[in-house]
Amino acid sequence: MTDDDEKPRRPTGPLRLAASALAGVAGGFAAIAVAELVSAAVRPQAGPVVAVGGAAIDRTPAAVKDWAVRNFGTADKLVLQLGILAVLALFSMALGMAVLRFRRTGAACVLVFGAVGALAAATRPDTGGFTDTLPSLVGAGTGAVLLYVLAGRLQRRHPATPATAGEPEADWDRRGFVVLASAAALASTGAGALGRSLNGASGHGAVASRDRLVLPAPTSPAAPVPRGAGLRIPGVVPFITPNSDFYRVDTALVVPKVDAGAWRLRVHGKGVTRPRTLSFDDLLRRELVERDITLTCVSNEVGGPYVGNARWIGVRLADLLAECGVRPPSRGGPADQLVARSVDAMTIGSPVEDVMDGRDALLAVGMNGEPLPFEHGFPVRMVVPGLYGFVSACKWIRDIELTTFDAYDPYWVRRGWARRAPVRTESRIDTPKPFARPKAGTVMVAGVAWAQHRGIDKVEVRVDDGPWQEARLAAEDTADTWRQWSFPWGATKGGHTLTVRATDRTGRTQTGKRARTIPDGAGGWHSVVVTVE
Ligand SMILES: Nc1nc2c(c(=O)[nH]1)N[C@H]1C(S)=C(S)[C@@H](COP(=O)(O)O)O[C@H]1N2
Ligand SMILES: [Mo]
Repeated sequence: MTDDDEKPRRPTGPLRLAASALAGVAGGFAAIAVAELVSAAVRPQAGPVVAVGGAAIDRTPAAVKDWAVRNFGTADKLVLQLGILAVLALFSMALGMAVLRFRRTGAACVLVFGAVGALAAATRPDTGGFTDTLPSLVGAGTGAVLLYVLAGRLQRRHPATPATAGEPEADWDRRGFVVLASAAALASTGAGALGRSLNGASGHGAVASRDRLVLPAPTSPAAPVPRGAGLRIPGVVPFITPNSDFYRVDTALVVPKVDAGAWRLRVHGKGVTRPRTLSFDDLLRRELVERDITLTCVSNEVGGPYVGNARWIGVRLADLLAECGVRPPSRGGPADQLVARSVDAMTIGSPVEDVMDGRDALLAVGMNGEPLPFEHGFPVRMVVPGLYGFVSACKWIRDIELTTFDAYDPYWVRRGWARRAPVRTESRIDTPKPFARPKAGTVMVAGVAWAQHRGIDKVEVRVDDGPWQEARLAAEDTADTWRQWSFPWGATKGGHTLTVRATDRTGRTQTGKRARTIPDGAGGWHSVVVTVE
């Protein structure tokens, strides 16, 4: 359909073509900006970029997601959203150029993008329902109208106005276009910025509930970290990872802000003879324990950074489950899988046997002396020593269902990861860094090793193809924490490869067999190449 036939056809000047592309971008920008503003009135998760991004994350093949986590780390989310915006910008330009010929149809196409955003928002697993479609719909409507109006300024005048004062006047309303486009860009910027700041300030009830929170002293405090557990060797990570440096891996494009006062945890399912719903105060009234536990992500490559050690405060999950009537399979319980659900609809499945075998599986409320940071699961998350995060560490938890591994596959399992995933014994060289150029003489090689809930008994270092030599182990905090190690190396000039391996308390030594992170964790030895000068 040609809305506005140009008779006779004249070639489109480059300026008019550029202006039309600009009109498209202005329409797209207005749509996104208005959507952002409307999402502040609905909920931040309802915005089209977040909704489409979330849908993309859920549909991304495990290998690609794992690649993204490994290469962009926590910035993977930013990269994804910038990618979506870049794609939108390209389509907007194309639509802008299309309105030169197809004014109504081109502008109406903006609505198709709105529909995609609305559909994504309405079908997110944590969707707020119909209202979640409003940001996309209102935004797209605004963008479509703007594009249509801007296209009007690009229309050819019939006949072309004669040139005045020697300057050939354009055959379209340049001045009108510039004024309108600038005004729209300004208004969009204002709407977008307002929406952003309102979204940023959203959840103030949750923020206030966290600010107000004073965690009771634990009835079972952790023993002080033994002296010497943290080597003060430059380049080696601190023994306790500060919250601000703690790795973050999750699928949430907008960090959920949950008001502790309104938070509830439901415990139900197979073999739960006394189902319960607990409030945050119910949790705080229970016995609180404090434990040092090292958390690891299954996407951590050999030598990678997705491992951190914190001092957690929480309630013992096994006690709570027992009160609800849950028995582990070894004592005849019918459920072998505990599925934790979060407010953002993540599902994480852990073996009931592991959670109830006496280890310090926690419903954690505190991390390193403060309430959980929002990024790490405020108000409550799970932490289970010895299991990778994707099978244990549900953040923003709201529901615990007892079921079986046969009956239910949680989020990551549906995407190709293992049903059961105990943490592999691992070791990492923190110093020297790869391609460092240390001076000949004694060079301190040092790092960390972990085999949560088994403990580290030995770390060995190999120089080039030489023999394995035992490293010095730093003091052990607990079997649930990582352990630092050091090895004074008599470095000789030239290029060298340093390799490390650990042995856990079950006597198993890390093998050099490489394994990818999918499905149950990377395997192989970490090595670092240096040039001694
Ligand atoms: N709600 C929710 N909980 C989650 C995840 C998630 O995507 N959503 N990711 C899990 C994974 S894969 C890991 S490794 C840990 C990471 O916890 P952290 O971000 O506090 O380090 O959280 C786990 N809990
Ligand atoms: Mo993870």
